Amino acid sequence: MTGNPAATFIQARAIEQANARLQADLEQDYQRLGELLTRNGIEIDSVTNAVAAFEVAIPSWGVGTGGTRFARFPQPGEPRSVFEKLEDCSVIQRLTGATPRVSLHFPWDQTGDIAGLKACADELKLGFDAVNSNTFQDRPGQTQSYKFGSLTHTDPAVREQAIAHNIECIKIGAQLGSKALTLWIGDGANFPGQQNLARAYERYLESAAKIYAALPSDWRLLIEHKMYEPAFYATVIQDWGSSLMAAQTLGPKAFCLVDLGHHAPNVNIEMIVSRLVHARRLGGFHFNDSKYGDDDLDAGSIDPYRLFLIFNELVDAQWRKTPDLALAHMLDQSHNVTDPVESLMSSAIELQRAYAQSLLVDRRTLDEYQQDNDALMASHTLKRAFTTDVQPILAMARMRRGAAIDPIGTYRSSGYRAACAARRPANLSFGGGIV
Ligand SMILES: [Mn+2]
Repeated sequence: MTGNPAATFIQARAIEQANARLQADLEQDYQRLGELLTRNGIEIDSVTNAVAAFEVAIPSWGVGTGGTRFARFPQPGEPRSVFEKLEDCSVIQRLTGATPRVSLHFPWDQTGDIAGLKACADELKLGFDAVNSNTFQDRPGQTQSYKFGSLTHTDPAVREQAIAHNIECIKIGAQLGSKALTLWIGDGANFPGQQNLARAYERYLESAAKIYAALPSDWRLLIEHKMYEPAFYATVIQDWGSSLMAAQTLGPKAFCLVDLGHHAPNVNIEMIVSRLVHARRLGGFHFNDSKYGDDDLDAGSIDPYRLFLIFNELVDAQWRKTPDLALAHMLDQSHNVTDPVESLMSSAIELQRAYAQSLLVDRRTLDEYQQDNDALMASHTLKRAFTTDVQPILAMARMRRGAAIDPIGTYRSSGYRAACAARRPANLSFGGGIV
């Protein structure tokens, strides 16, 4: 274990006490909303049960004050190791009840004690989601440099090093109980002509096939596309088309991962989701939000309607009984103006909100309006669900799971951050990330 005194954790009793002060008001609000939904033919507990079952993974890199492209401003009590990151993740899970797994990133989370890490997670009642590899930066002492690419590099020695790192990530993940590898590469070009676009993609497929071949039988490969950055002219896996072709080429264990911030502004992401569902290749999400060209803001903080429309596609796919829809939901955000524990809780709740609102869509009526080409009423049917205040459903789902009715208020009154500051002296070398 990590040697952390139990007193620094948020105790179940503290959550119960905070909930006791809020429960009566919640029960009233929940009953009122239940009556309203009943008039629309919806049984509120069915929505609450679905929300309570919703899960999203916390990225280990998310609990540090992340880097932006320019600087980081460390805050007191930042985790200094992967063990301390797990502690913060467990706090998020205790308060929200929605984040039972952590998505690790190597080498940022490197430890010589994988068995100890597993034991620590078990003790904190956390599991592990997809493992993330990193071939977009060099680590000290590494033989080959990724300056000009990794899996698509012109030099086979660099490609082999990047492949070996990914296979190492699979081995570590297998020891921890992960079932997926998320593959994102920064490979690309900054100048027209710098890279042969066709050959770079062919080299990607060749390298990725070697990683795919190392997957255990019950694992999945999640291919993450990104329009630009760090390459500013052309990225090898730039868009969902490149990602889908790669998944289809590699085999049935390869799926596409959609990071909401990895598209041009105004791109219709819910349409991409729909197409990937159709192709049976949607594997999961990195949730965040952005206004311009970043992929770093808290989920739902800029455009909650877009988030709703994405969940609307997922719920629609369930409603249409799309087979084999098993999605890895993960957060992926990084900025430096809030306490990351609070931001991650807020994002997890925004996902639940979008999910709950999507469950309120009257799909039979919507289908009728669509069949009749009644654009206005079809649009209003979505808006009616989106504008319903589902807060009592989210809070009730948390309370029934033993989590906090008011996670951020309970967190702030717990003094957790101050306790961390006292026992975690600043470590300026902590790696953050933009992935
Ligand atoms: Mn991502």
